[in-house]
Amino acid sequence: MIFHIVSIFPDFFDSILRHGVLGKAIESGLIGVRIHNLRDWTRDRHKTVDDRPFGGGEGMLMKCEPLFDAVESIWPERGPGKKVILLSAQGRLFTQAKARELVHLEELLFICGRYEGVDERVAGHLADEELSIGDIVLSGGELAAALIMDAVGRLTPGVLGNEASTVHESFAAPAGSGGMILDCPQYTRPAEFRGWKVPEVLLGGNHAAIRKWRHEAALEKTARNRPDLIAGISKEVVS
Ligand code: 9D3
Repeated sequence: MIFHIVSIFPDFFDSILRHGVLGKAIESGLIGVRIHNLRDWTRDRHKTVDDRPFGGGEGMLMKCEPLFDAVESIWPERGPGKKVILLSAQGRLFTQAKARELVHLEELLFICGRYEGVDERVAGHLADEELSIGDIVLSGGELAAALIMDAVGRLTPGVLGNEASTVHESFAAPAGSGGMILDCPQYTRPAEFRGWKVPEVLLGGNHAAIRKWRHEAALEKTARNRPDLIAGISKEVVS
């Protein structure tokens, strides 16, 4: 997978790309990342990327010309293995299902919006998809691009040592459930910390009892923290 990022803050990505799973994947060549400075495609001496909205209103919008020039020079040819994604608060919701869909592509190009938004012709005629990372107001698309690269990057074959670990986790729905359940609570040493004891069952070797406790604890935690997820779980898994 090769990720391209078009941004007016190319330096933003320096540290996140050097650390953790993504950093290792880049080092080993499993993932490529190319950061592009949008201002490289401006033609005026002020390197203007924004302008005032038609019809009036607060703030500035990102202009079409530098964004179209950037994408068309990075990718002179578009194809089915390449997708341009506009990151904006008005996009469709990015989910784990979308991450699993995007990982099959060869290259992704993220357009990071800034200011009050982006001229709508970018969503309509340049981007293949417009994505949001949730009902949170960010100040631009850079954090969203980093989040999506992390989610898609770690699904890329070979990136995690253990391929199986990408399926047995929160948001990888149990088979046939039609819903999702959070990870169960977990503990490590010491068995007692400041008077708080690790559940007794986990200290013994009764693996059937441990499995049962984990399932119930996961359901309880899901109900408490994410009641919206419980609504999507079928009877067979809950009981
Ligand atoms: C007048 C309302 N505007 C500011 C409160 C709307 C607005 C404009 C620009 C809100 C956010 C942004 C910048 N956000 C993004 O570029 C963005 C984003 C987000 O804000 N939330 C979730 N996902 C994303 S992806 C890109």
